[in-house]
Amino acid sequence: MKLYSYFRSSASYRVRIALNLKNLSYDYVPVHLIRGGGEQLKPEYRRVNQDGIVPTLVDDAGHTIPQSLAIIEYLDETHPEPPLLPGSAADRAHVRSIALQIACEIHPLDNLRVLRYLKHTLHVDDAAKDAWYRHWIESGFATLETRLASDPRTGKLCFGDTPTLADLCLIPQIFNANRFGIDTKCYPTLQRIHAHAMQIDAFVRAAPGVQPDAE
Ligand SMILES: N[C@@H](CCC(=O)N[C@@H](CS)C(=O)NCC(=O)O)C(=O)O
Repeated sequence: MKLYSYFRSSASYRVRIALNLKNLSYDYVPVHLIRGGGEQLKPEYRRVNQDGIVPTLVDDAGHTIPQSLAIIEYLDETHPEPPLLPGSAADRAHVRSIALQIACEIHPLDNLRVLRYLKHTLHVDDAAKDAWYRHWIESGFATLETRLASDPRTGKLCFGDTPTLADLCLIPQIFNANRFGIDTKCYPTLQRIHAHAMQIDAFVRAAPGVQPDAE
């Protein structure tokens, strides 16, 4: 399998964790999101992913799959152990809804192309752009903290004590928050889950700092 990835891309980070948990080896194909205006926008990569975003998985059978959550569910269906979604429909909906709260309500608002549009098209200054970035993480994390702190299904991780799709989305989003100096002390449940996840080898090996293209 081939994974088109960028070390700091949190959507790629989600997939790297899934591949590691399932013990699947893959070739890492780096796509530099900044250099030369962004390799993701070049025709060579657009042939693989028309949206010009990472990650993209190309599996051994030649299937090309964009979108991290679609990739993770595909891997979960084709390599069921260990499962990344719980056994009951209600619990699966719960885990997916946490994942989507991060992947749809927080992450896209702070995507590179959105930040570039704010800066270069709307001419928002750096302070306002940073405030925008923090706002969507902080407001999203506040909701998530309340939700996870009050749900009896929350364990050492988002759902019980074993990794699920929800943790695969949360941990990379916390990495982004830390990178931008957002104080995660206000979200003790998220912080506790992060500390536990970072003791799990699959999460450690997926971290941005240890990828082949890390800078
Ligand atoms: N919904 C997509 C989001 C992918 C995405 O936003 N990728 C970012 C990096 S985390 C990207 O490639 N950005 C490039 C750009 O904005 O130009 C997924 O889950 O795969």
